[in-house]
Amino acid sequence: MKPQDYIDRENRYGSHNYHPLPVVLERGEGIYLWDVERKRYYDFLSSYSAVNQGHCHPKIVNAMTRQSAMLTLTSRAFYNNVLGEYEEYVTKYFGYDKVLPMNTGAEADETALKLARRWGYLKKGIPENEAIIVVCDGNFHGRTITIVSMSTDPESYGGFGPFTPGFVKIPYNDANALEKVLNEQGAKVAAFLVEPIQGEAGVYVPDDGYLKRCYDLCKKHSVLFIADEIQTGIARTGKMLACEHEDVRPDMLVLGKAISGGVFPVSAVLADDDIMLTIKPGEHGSTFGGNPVACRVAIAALEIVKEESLAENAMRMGELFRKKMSEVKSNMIELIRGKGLLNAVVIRNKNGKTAWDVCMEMKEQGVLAKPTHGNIIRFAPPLIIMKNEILDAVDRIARAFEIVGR
Ligand code: IF1
Repeated sequence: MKPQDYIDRENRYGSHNYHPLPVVLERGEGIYLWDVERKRYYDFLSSYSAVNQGHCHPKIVNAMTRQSAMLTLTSRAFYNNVLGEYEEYVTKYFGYDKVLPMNTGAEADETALKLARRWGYLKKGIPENEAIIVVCDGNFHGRTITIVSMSTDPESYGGFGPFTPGFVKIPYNDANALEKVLNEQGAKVAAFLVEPIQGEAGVYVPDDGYLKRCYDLCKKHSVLFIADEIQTGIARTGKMLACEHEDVRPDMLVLGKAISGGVFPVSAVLADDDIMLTIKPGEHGSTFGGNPVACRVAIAALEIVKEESLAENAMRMGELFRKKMSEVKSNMIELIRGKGLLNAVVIRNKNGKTAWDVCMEMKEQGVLAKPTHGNIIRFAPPLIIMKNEILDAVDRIARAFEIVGR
């Protein structure tokens, strides 16, 4: 089969809810991907920051293989010998009393919303069904109906109404806007849900001090500060959690993606007992949430982050990447922004050429990345990338800009 045959088959039998770059991959190892014609690429998307540890990390694959041959799923109707080990490991790893294990990021965010509302009613005394949760313009927290009810992106919520009520949207990176809404409606606000860096919005890094100021406002008004670190967490921004750049400890921490190294769907909500125990037995759950394979995979993936000092490497390699990208001579590059190895380049169209054309040429040069919101290219390689690989990849990216920008 030729690559186009694979693409045609997906078009014929699969839903059309994505518009992938026309490359057909069949193997991944570390920072590299190979297509069906054995061409090798640098992966500069990392499956949206799920593959921080590198593709098919042997330690994670072995953990999955071993557990898969022993016991894959018990549901939560019964106990098993693995879940408690994972719960103890991950809660001590991040410093919280408890974890509620789920599978996808959206499920974890939905779980955090339910915990926040339940805490608001039981602990803060908000009148039943009147809890407000404050979110930011440009947010991305997943694709469920309630989550897109919080969205300000018509591509996310358009045509999916009616929407879940109880959300107030404020501008991102504007602590005064949060202060205003808490002064006016704080008594009914259960939580503030925020991404420490907005990924989908195009790696929108807020001003220094923004998160800390919002956290302090939440404390002042007895509002839970919920950090969605599904994309920014697990060392991606140069710290284990992006909130650490501002010494903020979220009341609820939402994780996904790289908590499993991209090997298996694993997500989690971490919180202390005062919040977590507001949900009683039988009031929330998931068939696969916390399954033995997910637990073993997540323990392995988290061990690697520390063993291989991925946060420190992400900090250093991110600085090198932004420095070398700033030396690329192209009038299609409007600006470069990011933290650690979560970076993006804002593209200025030229002679009808767009970010998509740059990504298509980068593919020819052996680097895979994809635009978001039309004119922004996200660059997020696995956190194991080394200096010579950054330098080679940037040379290839520069060549793509030179060719497209002619
Ligand atoms: C897609 C990007 C989108 C997330 C944050 C929750 C979730 C995500 C901060 C939900 C998921 C993925 C989803 C995927 C593309 C990618 C993405 F921001 F990373 F680029 F869409 F905005 N919170 N992000 O980033 O996690 O349910 O997907 O496990 O939907 O196209 P999920």
